[in-house]
Amino acid sequence: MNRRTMLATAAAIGIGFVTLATAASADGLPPLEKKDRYKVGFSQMESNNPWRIAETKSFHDTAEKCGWDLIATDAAGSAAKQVADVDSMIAQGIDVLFLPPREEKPLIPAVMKAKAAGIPTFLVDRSVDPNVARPGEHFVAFLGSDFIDQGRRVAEWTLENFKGEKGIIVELEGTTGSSPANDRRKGFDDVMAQHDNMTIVASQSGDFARDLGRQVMETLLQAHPDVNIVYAHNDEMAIGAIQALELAGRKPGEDVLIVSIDGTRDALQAIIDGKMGVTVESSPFFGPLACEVMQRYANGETIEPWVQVKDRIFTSANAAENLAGAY
Ligand code: GYE
Repeated sequence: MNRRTMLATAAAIGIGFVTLATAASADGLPPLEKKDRYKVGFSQMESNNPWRIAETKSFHDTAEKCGWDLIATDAAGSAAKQVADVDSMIAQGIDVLFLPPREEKPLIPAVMKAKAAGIPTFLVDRSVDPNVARPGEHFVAFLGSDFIDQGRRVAEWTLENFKGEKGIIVELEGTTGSSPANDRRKGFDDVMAQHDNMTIVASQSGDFARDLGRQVMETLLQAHPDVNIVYAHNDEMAIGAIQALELAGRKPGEDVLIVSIDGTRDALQAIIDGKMGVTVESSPFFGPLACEVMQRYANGETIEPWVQVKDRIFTSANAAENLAGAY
């Protein structure tokens, strides 16, 4: 029986294994053996947008190079299914787990169970509630962007480039209770609150989805026909908003400024077409970074709690040259 199986068995039958875990790892995190091949779990939350599909593909593309036997699941937009998917991966004996938690709180049990089973977990692209589960303690590290900064950068670009006098802003929020929705809202709203000529008249979730973004925009447009800025927490909702505005006879890019986050192919094309002003990058290509961080961990390195991804910004100045590499 190897260490991990021993820990998993100890967890399953409820015996105290804390001393076992601390014996090999000063911080209590499950260690990762050095091996040629690893059984790796990647628990995707949904596959209804190009960002998620690009991320899953990035893990598949990395698998062979990194010696992974990859088990990838798709929770189809359900946090409960994502928890169940992680349970099933634990039962299948994965060595390591990469988890993008759909929402901050409902995925905490998955993080805790993986730790109890002796499986080192890396959160990718989204995080969990830091008051309950922490890097270096319950999971190894969070790999991802600074979402507050993304929101702040969108707000700053908007302030510099908005041509009107008074900004009437509609905000399309991401998935309720997800870390990027919480933080992208905070980053943007805090900057706008310092400017009297900017008012956020409505803020509603479109669940990071194009079609819901379009529907929410249609409704909000009825209540706020004078909107002249739309801030979407991701490109898919921004594209949905553009569709709703055009259907209502508005001219995105001329009478409404559209600003957003991600850097998808459709968003870069909308910038080239003059319909969208800016998108701050949030890269989905986590496979190579996941491989590198996992190998460092297996080498016994202490991983920084937040492996931060640096984001570019796409505007009419560079959208065309970045189109070929977009997803
Ligand atoms: O912006 C969005 C996706 O968690 C950073 O989730 C990610 C976000 C990304 O569905 O498009």
